[in-house]
Formats: sequence, structure tokens, C-alpha cells
Amino acid sequence: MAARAFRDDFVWGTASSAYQIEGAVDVDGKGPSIWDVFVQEEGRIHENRDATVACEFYTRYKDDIRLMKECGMKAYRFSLNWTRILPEGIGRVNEKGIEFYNNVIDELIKNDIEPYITLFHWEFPYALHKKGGWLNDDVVDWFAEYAALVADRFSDRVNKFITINEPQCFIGLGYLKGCNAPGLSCLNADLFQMAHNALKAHGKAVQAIRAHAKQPVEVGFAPTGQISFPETLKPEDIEATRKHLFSCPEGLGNWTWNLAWWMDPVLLGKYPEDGMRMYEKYLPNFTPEDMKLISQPLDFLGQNIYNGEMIRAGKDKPWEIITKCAGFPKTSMNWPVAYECLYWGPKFISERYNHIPIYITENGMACHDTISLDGKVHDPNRIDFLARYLMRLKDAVADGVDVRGYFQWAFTDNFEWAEGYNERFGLVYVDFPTQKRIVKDSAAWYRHVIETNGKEL
Ligand code: GCO
Repeated sequence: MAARAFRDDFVWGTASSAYQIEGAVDVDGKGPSIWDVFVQEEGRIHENRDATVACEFYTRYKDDIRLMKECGMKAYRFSLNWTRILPEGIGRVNEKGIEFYNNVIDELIKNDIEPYITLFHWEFPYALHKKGGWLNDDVVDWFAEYAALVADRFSDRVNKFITINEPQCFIGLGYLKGCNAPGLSCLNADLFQMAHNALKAHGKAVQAIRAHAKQPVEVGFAPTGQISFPETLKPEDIEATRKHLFSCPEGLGNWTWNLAWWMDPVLLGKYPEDGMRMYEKYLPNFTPEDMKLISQPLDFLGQNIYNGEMIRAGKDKPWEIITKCAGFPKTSMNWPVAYECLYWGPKFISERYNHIPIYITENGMACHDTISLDGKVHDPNRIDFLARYLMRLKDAVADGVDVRGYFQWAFTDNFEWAEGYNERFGLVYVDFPTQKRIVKDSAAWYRHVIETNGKEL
């Protein structure tokens, strides 16, 4: 058993995404993304909010980065708004957009915070959407052109890149369920084509980043998914749990919500057999060249883990999903508090994917945070949540899982997509009408965790 301790160089950070924090949606030459168009549709966003202002990171980035430093952050995972750099998605470069991200990178480095850049965190260019978006095979070259520009302009100071964030969500919520931008419910055959194109785009972007990098770079991608954890340590429960975690959903109602359909092609070079069988009649032709492109070697896996479900071995079936108990612990978004996920998820993923280095690129909770009479924001639930999840992550490290870092979601409260500003995930409270920041108790707690490298967990 390895020492129950995080590596000495363990990366402690926090995360965000461009659209959720920047505001300035039509400033300094930025082009429209599908989200800028989607939020204008009545009823799409809670209280019909939009991200015109969000957290005003576009103008407040220096103060927020200084606050990150005060909170002890060692790294910051953020995304680039594709249309701030390429207003039409390809072609014309908006130098004001490049300048903004250069300033953010320089400010982070000045504050000894390592930048981790996500190229795509759902801000798809509306101009390319009108050309067919992910359904147009050209999207592979469009995304690679964007990735080459990013590497050209930023890789002299940034050497950690994540190509895409949560394809399960941007395809599943955007084009199957339609609750996220662009709000469509597409044909199954189109969905599988989009998914395949998104994975090919990921692969070509990996090639482009490496070809245009100004220094040795590390490239990964950041999927998500429902984690499975066993009811007991009985071998049959553990095996049933592993099978459930990497199974593809039966039926097509929510098929994108899984790990293997996305991670097996990228990390193993092939789609999972059960999915190939179940979805066969909707699948495009997967050529060997496609699978080679998709499975470009990666330096790390970013994994976004929030919660999951308890599994036991079935009596006359491979597994049984255990119904959550009455009054189960949950976040303000009604997501279960399921800290076993941060042990079993990394463990099972590491075993399946040849022990690839893992960063937890998102983990955190939404709470009903408010400003107390003392003017502070006390969030004991978030402290307890983070402590329990990190304790189990540390157990996974002790059991040999190569976890390189942890990015708490999120630094500030922000625009939570269709939930608008109704859900607060931040370590830092944002009073949106005034844009005042209030560091929550959890930020002070997390700073101590960082300073002590999680020794007391
Ligand atoms: C996601 C996205 C984030 C969310 C966060 C809370 O995982 O859905 O990456 O943008 O805001 O996870 O839902």
C-alpha cells in the first residue's frame, strides 16, 4: 500500500469556465456563441437570466486572481471563449480576445498560479453552428484550427491543455435533451455522428496543440459521468459495480450519460462492445483512421466527479442499483452527497485506462449560501462535503491511483447554465447586483488543506 498522502507536487486548484464567469458577451470584437443566442429564448434559463454580466471576470480578472492567490491557489483551470478569439469560429482572429487571455495568463503567472487551459467548455461559435455545428464533419478541422491558434499564442507560458469539457453534457444536454444550448432534440443517428465528430475533433486538437506548442506540453480531456460505488467490499459487489460504471445505458433516452462511450475511444482506441451492439442501427461508419485520430496519446485524464450511485451484485442480473435512502444527503441542486465516488471513480478509471495520470478537474457542491448577520458566508456543508470527498480521494492515492491534482468547482459563484444564478458553487460568494466578493469559510478551510497538502485529511 502506498503512503496515505498526496504527492509532494500535488496540484491544488480551482476551476471555472469562460461563459459562466466572464460577462462581456459582445465586447471588444467577441462573436456570438450558441449560449449567447440560447439565453435569449424565453424560459430557457431560470428567471430568464443571461451571462451578459455574470461575474464580470473580463474586467475584474486582476482582482479575482489576486483573491485566488490570497486563497492559496496553486493552479487555475479556466476555459477560453472560442468566439472571443475567433469571432466566426475560424478565420479572422480577434486580437482583443487574444490580448485578454494573454493578460489572464500573465496575471496568473505573476501570482504563482499555474494556468490550466480548457479549449472548449461549451461556448460553441454560433457562426459554425449555422454551418451544421458538430454534425458537420468539418468541425474536426474547425476545432483543430482553433487549437493550433491557442497553442501558437499561449503555449510559451502555458503547458497544460484540456481539449474538451464533458462531451456527455454538451452533446447530451444540448442536442438530445435540449435543456442546454443550442436546445435541440436531434435524431439518434445525428447524435452518434456528432459524438463521433466531437471525439475526432478532440484527437485532431491534440495533434494541433502538440504541433504548434512552443514548449513540451501536457494534453488531456475532461469527461464526466455518474460514478458507481459498491454497497459492500464483497468481490461480487465490487465486480458488479465496475461493470455498471463502464456499461452503456440501455435505451436512447439519456444514452450520452456514461463514461465508456466517450473514454474508451479516446483512451483505448475502440468503442465499448455493449454500446456498439445496442446502438448499432444508429451508428456511423467508424473507420480505423477515425479511431487512430481519436485515440491520440494523452498525458493525463481530467475527470469531473460530483456524485454517483450505490451498486450491489444482482441476483438474476449483473447489478442492482440501490435506491437512495429516505432523506439522503444532498446538495441544493438535489445531487446526492456521495463521497465514495472520489475513491471508486478514480480507482476503477485508473485500472481500466492503464493507470493514466488523473486530475480531478471538477468537484464541489451547490449550497444555499447567504450572507450572515456578521457579514460573512458560513458554508459548513461545503467544508464537510470537500473534506469527505478529499479523504476518499486520498484513500485512492494510498491504494495506488496516480492522482496528480484536484480542482475545486468553482472559485466564484457563477452562471450555472440553465439554472442561471440560482445555484452557488463558489468558494467565494458573489453578490451579483453589486459584484462584491465575499470569501466563504470553505475558502479558508481549503487554503489550509493546500498549505498542508491535505495532510490532516
Ligand atoms: C459541469 C460543468 C460545469 C458546471 C458544474 C456544476 O460539470 O456541468 O463542467 O460548468 O457548472 O459542473 O454543474
